[in-house]
Amino acid sequence: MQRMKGGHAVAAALKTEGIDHVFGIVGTHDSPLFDGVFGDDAIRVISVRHEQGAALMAAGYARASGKIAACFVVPGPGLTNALTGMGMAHSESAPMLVFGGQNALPQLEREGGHFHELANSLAVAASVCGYVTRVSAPEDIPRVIREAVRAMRCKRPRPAYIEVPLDVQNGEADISPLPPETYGRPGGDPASIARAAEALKSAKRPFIFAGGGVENAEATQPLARVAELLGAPVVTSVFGRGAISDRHPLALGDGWGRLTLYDELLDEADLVLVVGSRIDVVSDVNVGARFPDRIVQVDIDPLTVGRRRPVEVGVVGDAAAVLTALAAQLGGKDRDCWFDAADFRRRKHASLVQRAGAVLTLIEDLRAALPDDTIFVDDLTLVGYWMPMLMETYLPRTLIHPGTYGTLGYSLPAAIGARLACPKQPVVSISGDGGFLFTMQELATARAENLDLIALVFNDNAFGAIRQYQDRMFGGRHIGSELVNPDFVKLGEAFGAKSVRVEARDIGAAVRRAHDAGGLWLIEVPFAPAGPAQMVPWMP
Ligand SMILES: Cc1ncc(C[n+]2csc(CCOP(=O)(O)OP(=O)(O)O)c2C)c(N)n1
Ligand SMILES: [Mg+2]
Repeated sequence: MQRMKGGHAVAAALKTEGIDHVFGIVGTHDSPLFDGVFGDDAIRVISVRHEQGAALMAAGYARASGKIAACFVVPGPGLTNALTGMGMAHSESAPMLVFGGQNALPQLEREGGHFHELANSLAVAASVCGYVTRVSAPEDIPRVIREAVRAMRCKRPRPAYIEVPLDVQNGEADISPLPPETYGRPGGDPASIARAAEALKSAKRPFIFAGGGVENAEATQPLARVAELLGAPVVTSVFGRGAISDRHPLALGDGWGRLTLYDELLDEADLVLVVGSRIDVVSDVNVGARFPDRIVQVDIDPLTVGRRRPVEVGVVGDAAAVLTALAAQLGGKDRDCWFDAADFRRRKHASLVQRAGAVLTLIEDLRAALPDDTIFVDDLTLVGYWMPMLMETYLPRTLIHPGTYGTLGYSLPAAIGARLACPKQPVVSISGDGGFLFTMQELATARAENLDLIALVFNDNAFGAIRQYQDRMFGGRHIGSELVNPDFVKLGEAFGAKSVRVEARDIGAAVRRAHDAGGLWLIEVPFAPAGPAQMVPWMP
């Protein structure tokens, strides 16, 4: 038991939970939270330039590492600014712990014109969180933080919002820290696992559909093992690109883009094992709608199992635990794969050469220029849309594609978060000219933190994907999609980034040079993929 202020109790509980990064912006309403971590070597405070950046950094941090970061924001605009990043994290099952300041408890909900007043702030946060609460006494802080972390560690990971009113942040109390807890995820009901194993054994032509939940559960090894035992090829969702290495003989890449090639697999297969995927709308259009009738689904989220399609067997549990148990029950030796995966990959590549031409060359040049463990963070830009399909991916958590919430400006702050989480891995942010201007002020944060980071900006002086959409759907009536841009090289230089403009054909050499030199880089690439061959994969 120790006498301390609420702000210091938050810092102490963060350390108990192993949380060592805080992203945020100071104001009167969260200053005691910041004061709690003042001078504390165990917690790195990243002072950002907009709260959206803080939440996106925490999202990128979690996606790259699985670790939880905290955000400190003021109420009202601080919270609403952060919501976009929290919405992204919610849609991509990434955890983060957002602490919002608040007016003192007696000043709440009165519409009294209090500073940063926002009616129903908890309801506002609830739509993008898995756990939301307001703390009403300092002594409750350790318990509330424990509950929030338990929710994201034991269930599908989601952001949590904990509101701490000023009188609670400043109030002193005798506070007992909680002992550290080892969080367990449900291992799956043994009877369901046994039925799943029987179903899998009975299948003659099974395949696996793997989503982001595989990486979240650190389940890439048991996934590969089950695939080998079944002789089952593995297709991934966009978010599951790191679930299996593209060097694995059974890996078929992601099923995005309605490549007719996948139809052969889908038509012949007699069972699909779906792991860690909600089969979102894009996955469903591309492959899910043609899944065989026999489906075995494994997911940590009970609401996800059977949601899109009826399942023969559903197992609610941690993907690593369930796949490990399945591998033990499948036992024996590896089955030969019923599908010619190597030939499929050759034909897929040839078809992508036809379909994605210049973008494919560019992405292959990037791949060849950088080490296998490079983390690529996409934005909603033409090159970014193609990344999950065209970028060979060898390690989990190295291809971070924005979640279905789909905000422009995701990439740069998420890449900063990824680099902070994984300081030994090269990190490359991929933006368009439009998206980059949504969050480019975070270059100042990257500079202040002395981060090694390469920001690629593909410039077509347009919201190019939407301009193509207008070409396609509105007969070329371009409205709002052509942009007048700043000089990106001067912009980067103004932020202290080493800044260059290079042609697309020189991108490999440019990123190699930047990687070897280190530091913060902005590389502008004039690039305007045009015409149906370069259409974004989801375009009608
Ligand atoms: C917050 C937000 N507003 C609007 C959109 C709609 N939108 C999707 S892609 C896009 C164009 C992006 O332009 P740019 O970043 O330059 O990439 P490009 O398509 O030109 O490669 C827009 C406006 C969005 N996704 N998010
Ligand atoms: Mg553009």
